[in-house]
Amino acid sequence: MLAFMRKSYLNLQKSCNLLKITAKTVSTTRCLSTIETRLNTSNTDYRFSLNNNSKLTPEQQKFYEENGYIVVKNLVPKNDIKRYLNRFKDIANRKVSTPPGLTVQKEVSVAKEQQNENTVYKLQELFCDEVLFEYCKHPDILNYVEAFIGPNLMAIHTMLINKPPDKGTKSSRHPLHQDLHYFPIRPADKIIGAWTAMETINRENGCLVAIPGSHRGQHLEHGYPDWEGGVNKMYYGIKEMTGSENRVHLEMECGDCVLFHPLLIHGSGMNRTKGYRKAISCHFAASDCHYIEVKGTIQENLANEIIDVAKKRFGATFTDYSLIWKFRAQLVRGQQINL
Ligand SMILES: O=C(O)CCC(=O)C(=O)O
Repeated sequence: MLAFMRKSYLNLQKSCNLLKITAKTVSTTRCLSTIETRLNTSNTDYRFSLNNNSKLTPEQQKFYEENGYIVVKNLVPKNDIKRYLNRFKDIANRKVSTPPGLTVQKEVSVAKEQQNENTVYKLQELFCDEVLFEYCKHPDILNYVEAFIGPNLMAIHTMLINKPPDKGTKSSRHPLHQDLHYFPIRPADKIIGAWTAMETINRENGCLVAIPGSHRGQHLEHGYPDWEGGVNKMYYGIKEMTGSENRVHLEMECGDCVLFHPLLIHGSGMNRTKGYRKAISCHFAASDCHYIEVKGTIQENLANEIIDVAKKRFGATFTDYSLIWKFRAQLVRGQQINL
């Protein structure tokens, strides 16, 4: 409805200009200003979305405001997904040389095995690969992202996740967490994740699980969960979860994309199938966000761990946490301001 009103308003304004109707035409002016006030009031009522490009339907905008996520069905065309999938296979199976800077991670349990599409569980720094980075520049995704956080967009964190079949340890689960815990970037409301299913993803192969409305809460303390079967490196979880929260399972088809706020509490379930569950994701931040110092905050432990890994990989240049994120951040639309 708002999108329709905005369009009508713009058309009305255009018609007035064409007909050379000026502000002296009292009734038209009154009508325009009423619509304008209504539009402005509606937008300022919303804290988590701008919708300046009218991409969101009123239902989508309201749903995101209340729940902290929306699922857009069929957002990424199947052909594009197929291209990303083939590229993943070529890189993982070493059919092509690994693009410099791309992080290829194997599961700890298969660390000594040969690298192939069944031992690689994650690619990161997708901006180092032309094909995979297309996902982060995909106009259909960016139009939605812009509707939430504005026109100047940096891709700050990029991953392709190849969740392996669980070996009975339940370690294929991803504990409930808030992505903001990883980012030394604020404000949180100007960050959004776009996670896209590369195949049918359901409760059987470990779909995302989220707690609707949790984006309205605080950034909570995280740590490694005390799971009997172990937990993957860097898979931090929220320390105090009661287990009685209202959880939703986001079952999705290939090409469906969930856009979510970085404070939304989410994780993913165990992969009970024999297949490898694939998803591609990118977090975006408005380029007028700023870096924060994480020393002395609840983010410090995780930051130190990430700094250690970066130091081993790239040498002593990454002594400061925000430098790692400066290295990762890539402009994908509009102008680069702070980040
Ligand atoms: O893909 C998954 O299984 C979980 C991804 C996730 O929660 C994350 O990367 O923040």
